[in-house]
Amino acid sequence: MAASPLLMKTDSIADNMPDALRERRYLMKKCFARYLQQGRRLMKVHNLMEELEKSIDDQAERAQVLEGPLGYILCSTQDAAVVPPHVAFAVRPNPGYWEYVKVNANDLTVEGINVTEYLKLKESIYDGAWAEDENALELDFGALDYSIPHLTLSSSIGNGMNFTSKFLSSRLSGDKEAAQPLVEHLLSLQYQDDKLMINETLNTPAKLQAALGLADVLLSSLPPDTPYQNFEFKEWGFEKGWGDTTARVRETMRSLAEALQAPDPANMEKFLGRLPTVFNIVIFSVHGYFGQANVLGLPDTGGQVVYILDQVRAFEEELIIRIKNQGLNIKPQILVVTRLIPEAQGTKCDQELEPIEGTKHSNILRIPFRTENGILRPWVSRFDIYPYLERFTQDATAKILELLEGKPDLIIGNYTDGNLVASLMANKLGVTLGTIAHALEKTKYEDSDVYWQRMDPKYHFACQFTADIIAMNAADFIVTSTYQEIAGSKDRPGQYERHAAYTLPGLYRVVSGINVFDPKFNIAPPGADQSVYFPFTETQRRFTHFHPAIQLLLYNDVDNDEHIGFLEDKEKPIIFSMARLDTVKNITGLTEWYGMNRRLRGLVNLVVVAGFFDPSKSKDREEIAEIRKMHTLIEKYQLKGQFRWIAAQTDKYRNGELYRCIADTRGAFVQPALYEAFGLTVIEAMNCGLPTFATNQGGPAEIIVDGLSGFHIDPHNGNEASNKIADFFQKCKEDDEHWNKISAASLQRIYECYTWKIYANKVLNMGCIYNFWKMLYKEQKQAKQRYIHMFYNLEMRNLVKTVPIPIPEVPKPVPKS
Ligand code: UDP
Ligand code: LCN
Repeated sequence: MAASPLLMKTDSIADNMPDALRERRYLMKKCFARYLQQGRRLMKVHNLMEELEKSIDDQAERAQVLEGPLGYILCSTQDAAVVPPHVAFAVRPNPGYWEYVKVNANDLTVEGINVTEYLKLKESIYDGAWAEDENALELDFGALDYSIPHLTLSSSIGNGMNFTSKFLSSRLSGDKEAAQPLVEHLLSLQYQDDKLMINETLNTPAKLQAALGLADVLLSSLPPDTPYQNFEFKEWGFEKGWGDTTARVRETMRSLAEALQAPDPANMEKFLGRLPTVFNIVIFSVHGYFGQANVLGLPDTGGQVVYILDQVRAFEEELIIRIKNQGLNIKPQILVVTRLIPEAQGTKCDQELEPIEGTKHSNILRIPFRTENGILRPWVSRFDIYPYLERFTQDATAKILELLEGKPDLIIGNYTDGNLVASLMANKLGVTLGTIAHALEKTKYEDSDVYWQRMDPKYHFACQFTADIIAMNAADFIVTSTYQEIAGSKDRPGQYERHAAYTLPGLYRVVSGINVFDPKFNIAPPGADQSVYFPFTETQRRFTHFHPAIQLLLYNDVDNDEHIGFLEDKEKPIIFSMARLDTVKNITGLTEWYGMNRRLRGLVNLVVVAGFFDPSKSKDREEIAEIRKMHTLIEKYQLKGQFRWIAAQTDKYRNGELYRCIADTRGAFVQPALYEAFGLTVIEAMNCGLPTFATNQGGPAEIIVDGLSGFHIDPHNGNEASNKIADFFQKCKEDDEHWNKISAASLQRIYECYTWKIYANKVLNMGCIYNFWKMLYKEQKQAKQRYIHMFYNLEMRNLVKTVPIPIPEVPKPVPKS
């Protein structure tokens, strides 16, 4: 375990390391000699610790070193570049904070180095000539952000809106003129050609404040529920948008008057959130099969689709309430824009416009991918999607402008491809841009940056990482589901944090990619549709008509297209998992843990919903490999009789009931992913009151409080994980209440933190606040946009040319008889 940083004389690693090394000089020389033994290489913390332990024979001494400052420095190291005679360390003492030092292994001298020097040393392991090229492309997005205020505390990361409101209030306070930007912002508000809130009559803070005073006097004489139309003050300079009744108009005006008099952050956030800024939203989710039925579980189609459809319903509901409260008669429109796939495999993905269920005014708009050979017909993997995106953006933009009869007020991107398209369109139209990653691929695959060349033919990571860094920098705000997504945890850097500095040797070096202290980052976790995922105890609401089908799905003894394997002892509780059959989801891992743990096999059955059984039915490379592995494991561990493998399920209502049926067996849900960005299945299961064991790698570590509202498992330690599950079921056998306690606590956790209502309110407020923020920092935004534009043109456009476009199959001539 790392020692307390209090042992150190200053916070700087470069200051502390020399003393720490000197104290154990003999041992450290031995240890550094070991580091150097294999020549140039990149070492991770476990490699460093292993060598350190091997260098110290005496156990007591080893413990002392590990608990001292040296142990602390090594434990906080993310990676170390060994370039004899030096070892350079990238140390991360706290989330978001990095320091780089170089140690000479011969004399143990320590030198603090900057990020460029560190990355160059790292590159020299993979591509020495390029590392030495003085003119290698180096990206420094931070250079354009120096005048924008940033957070400083690790604990505040992801709380950008709060910080922004504080900063806005201090920026707008002082003399009357300081509030002029707020007046300008109000003047800019309009819907189509109708001005909202104020007109040019009130073009200074002084005039506005005086008018607000007069209006308040007049309003106070009217009954609070008088509709707004009765007292329009157009000639005074006030337009529509203040409220639907006297009471609400007065409240909004008071809130502004207070902001003009002495701005405070809470009032600022409330006031900006009330402004009629957002009516029409465009949401991009380009890849995969984006549909409302028969698509879930298909390759590349998972939680992102669920998230967006639920998000749209929550947005529309919230917008309708807000617009009514603003006293306006406007229909909000939300368009989810995705790819039209002519070969739609029985889904509606070949349909251009599809209304979204559960909404009044929201639609899915599908635009085909066009190439020189015409429209691309088959599905393409998200890894191969880049050559089509620019043209797709142009086609989509034209269609969106036509359907909305103007520009949207907010554009939201999803995942790399959607974010890139969203950033291109937002830049072109000058609209506020929010991005959502769901998952950043660079973090999923270890060292995928330095090995990009090796992985590129399969994954096209050069395109993906380039698109990601462009979109992150173009975004006005970034929505994340958890803190860890941004800045990770004490020991593990966040997904965004891993984009702060990295290198793609031979291509470009990013010395400042994204800063996790940027106030654009905001945490807004999603929920699960509570009309589908509700507690198993709510018997009146349960979808009992599915019970016969679910009974067969789980328990009949035949193998067919929908399931293979059977459960001999039908009385045992079931541990259940459901995910796409991706490597990272680790369904094969769970199957293997179960296979290897006799105790667990004695206590419970295992049921998994994942992918297909026949590899020839899949076009996805990873899925095919996982299918094969599953079959091998079933044979190897003789799982028949205790294990059921069910193919991907597409009916969310039946799935909701399936979770509840598993709860009826007093079973548990297990999410064993090697890494999970958020994990919607985790909150779906918890919403149904099903005790949940989920990976400690990623979002679930934050969703679940270990031991209280569920359990964390380490996907890299299957033995420990399967024993933890077995211990739980053992305990449940001895104490019937244990299961109920965990089930109740999971529900409580959900209701407190993970609902769509909380989400929609927060994200729409972001739309309002960052719209103003963007205007306030107009010059900086423009400069950054020029930099991004150049990078897009010179780099991204070339990279997409390396991704092959499938050649359309030409129908074979019919042989003459
Ligand atoms: N899902 C499904 N059928 C399947 C597999 C998954 O309906 O065969 C759903 C699951 O209920 C959840 C989503 O797909 O709503 C998966 O989301 P999650 O965040 O767990 O993972 P992702 O697939 O997005 O990585
Ligand atoms: C993508 C993922 O990989 C999941 O972890 C998320 O839950 C899902 O998107 C929705 O954000």
